[in-house]
Amino acid sequence: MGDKKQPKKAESLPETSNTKNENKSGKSKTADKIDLLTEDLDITDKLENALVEIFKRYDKDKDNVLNKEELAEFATFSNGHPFSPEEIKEIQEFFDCDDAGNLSKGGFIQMYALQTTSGDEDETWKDLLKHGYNYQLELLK
Ligand SMILES: [Ca+2]
Repeated sequence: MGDKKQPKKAESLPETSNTKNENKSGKSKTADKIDLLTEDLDITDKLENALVEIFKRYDKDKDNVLNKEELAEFATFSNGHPFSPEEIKEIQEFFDCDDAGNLSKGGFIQMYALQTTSGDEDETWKDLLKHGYNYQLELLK
């Protein structure tokens, strides 16, 4: 969401000797993205695992929900600023929250599932990369 510090994809220049059947073995290129969605347009297990891991990073008090402060920290790291009151309201309206309005783990996953399935996959990748994942959804230390 409006952040310029997106890491550049590593792209190798095409070689002049390139032949058509070289495509099949090109799996190790860092620019190759794994799928975030299954054929049924569900998020993949790998994506879900990454999201759960990210959720846990912000759930500082480990009560399995993100309260206002924890959400603000997540949004600030991801977008550069906390969610606006309107955005918080939308989150509470559309995604699974507890009675106090804190976002549950399921709600957090829903949020990314909606973003990813509604065509904003790039935004999801941006957040994943920002949180230290590569395009194979491996966590880089
Ligand atoms: Ca919490």
